[in-house]
Amino acid sequence: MREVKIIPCLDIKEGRVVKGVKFVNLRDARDPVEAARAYSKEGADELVFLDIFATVENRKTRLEWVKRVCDVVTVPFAVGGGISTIEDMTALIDLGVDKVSINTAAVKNPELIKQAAKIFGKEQLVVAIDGRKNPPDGKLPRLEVVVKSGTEPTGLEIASWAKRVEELGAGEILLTSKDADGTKEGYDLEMTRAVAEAVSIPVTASGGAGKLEHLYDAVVKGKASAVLAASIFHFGEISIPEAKRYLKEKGIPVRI
Ligand code: 0VR
Repeated sequence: MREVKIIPCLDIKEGRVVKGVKFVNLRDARDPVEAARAYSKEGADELVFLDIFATVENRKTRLEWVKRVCDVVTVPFAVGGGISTIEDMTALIDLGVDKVSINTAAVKNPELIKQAAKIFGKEQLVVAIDGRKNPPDGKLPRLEVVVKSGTEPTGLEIASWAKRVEELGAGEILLTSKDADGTKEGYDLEMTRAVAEAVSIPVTASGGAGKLEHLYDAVVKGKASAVLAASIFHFGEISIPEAKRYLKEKGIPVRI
């Protein structure tokens, strides 16, 4: 097993790190620059920055917010939110961003995945997939892709979309359960495993981390290659070194 990455996520609204539950009831958490410095120092394996309102506000990613974080972050830095063209990606890469993440734009224009992979290389291209779980009555896919900050259902079955995303050239998948987000009740292991078993590119589990065991379950039961968390890190409940020590003691390879 390759080293499992521990990834804090900065969900950004009006220049601040915010945190909600199931993508709503967002409350202020911390300053993004202070957080980026702290997480880099604590040994995060990567930092994710999500301009979560860009798409719903029909605007581009706020580059000034990204630049402030870029200037202090010392670990691989991935940015998503509002990215919908090759030019958007170029602007971020030119700022020093290591990976760009597309979500809604990938669903609306799958060819963008192929174009971006060809231009930037798959290592710099993340496709973020937000998913929700529907009742098992068969009318909708049990695991359905949602876009636009989880406000718009797509009717796409999540594992099939993940397979298509891989075929089109994505380097990795950031998989977020909208239902689990912010609940601290654990990752959606059924969703994570369904996607991880459908593709051979790395899948990052996201949404729901509440205790150390959840991180371990996401890797062992969910087959995730990386675990992303926001609540537990932003509110100081668990530190990154603590998470790494725990996983290492449980036999999961991590970078210490
Ligand atoms: P925790 O459950 O607190 O660890 O959150 C991890 C993850 O769900 C969030 O960092 C982030 O992906 C939530 N995403 C979105 C959003 C939050 C608000 C609005 C929209 C989105 O579209 O991903």
